[in-house]
Amino acid sequence: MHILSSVLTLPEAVSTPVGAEVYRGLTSMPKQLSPWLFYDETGSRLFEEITRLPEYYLTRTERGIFARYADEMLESAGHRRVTIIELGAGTASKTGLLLRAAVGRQGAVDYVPIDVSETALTAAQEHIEAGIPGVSVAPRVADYTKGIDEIPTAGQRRMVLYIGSSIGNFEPPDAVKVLREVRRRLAPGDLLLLGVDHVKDRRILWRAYNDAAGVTEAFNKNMLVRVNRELGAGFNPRLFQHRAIWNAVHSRMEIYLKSLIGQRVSIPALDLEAEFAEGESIHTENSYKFTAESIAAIVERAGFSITQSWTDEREWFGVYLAARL
Ligand code: AVJ
Repeated sequence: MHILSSVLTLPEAVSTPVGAEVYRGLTSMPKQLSPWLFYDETGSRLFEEITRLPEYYLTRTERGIFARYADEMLESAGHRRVTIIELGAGTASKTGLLLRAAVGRQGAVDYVPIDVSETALTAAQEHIEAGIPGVSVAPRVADYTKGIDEIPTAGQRRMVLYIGSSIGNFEPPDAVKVLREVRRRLAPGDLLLLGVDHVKDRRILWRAYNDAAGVTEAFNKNMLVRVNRELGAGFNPRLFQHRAIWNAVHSRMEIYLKSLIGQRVSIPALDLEAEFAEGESIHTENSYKFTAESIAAIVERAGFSITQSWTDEREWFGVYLAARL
């Protein structure tokens, strides 16, 4: 009886978020692992490094748009004061520009950064409170949309920031679902400020995910390092190759880890042996790129209406303001 139950019982690690995701992903065909697995401490640090790479134009282009148009973005919120809520805030490095504009306009502003990483939120709180008087920071550790619940706004209008093209990780139908979840937690007239990367010359896109210094490669492979550490797996990151390719049909960059040889990798905590054929890949990320039309379709299917948008001179990145219907 004891033997039977131990045979039938799944290992405990399968019911942890990381264990469940790795089990699901490596027993799927084709193999895949979700991009949220990138963001352990090392991965978050590597992502910060990516945002400063010469090839990774996204962060600095979006920051440039905020630098130029933050006042206009706040003006569009109308006469009512706003509370600013940020989904997946991380270290909130671009948000300061909007917070300054809000303080300039309404004297003070409540800022609620939401993120799964407590470390990132603490850093965000410290540098914002030290650098921008008038901002009250009330961070929430939560899986983004859930954190919007029960934010007291005392009659203020909520402005939800979802920037950095984070929404680009979702398949379009899932992106609609995420925005519907946001909508469900808002009142009519509340606002969504969405930052998304635009479709552009494929060579520019390719370089942004295949940087010369190899930081994106390290970021991608760190997922294996994390699985080794947290589940005792035996991945040798050097036996996998970073691949990032443009898929024009789906309008997305696709990121993979491709096995250089036929190999079997054990993941003891999951009681799992993952078999790789030579050249077989794990799909680790999609990064969708949008046009004004494709993002409007998603936002509108989620029950928002775009009222204004801003872009840079090259139209490489777009910031869209939408009102909850
Ligand atoms: C954080 C999802 C916006 O898709 O550009 C950067 C993540 N992956 N380099 C992106 C990422 C590889 C990034 N997002």
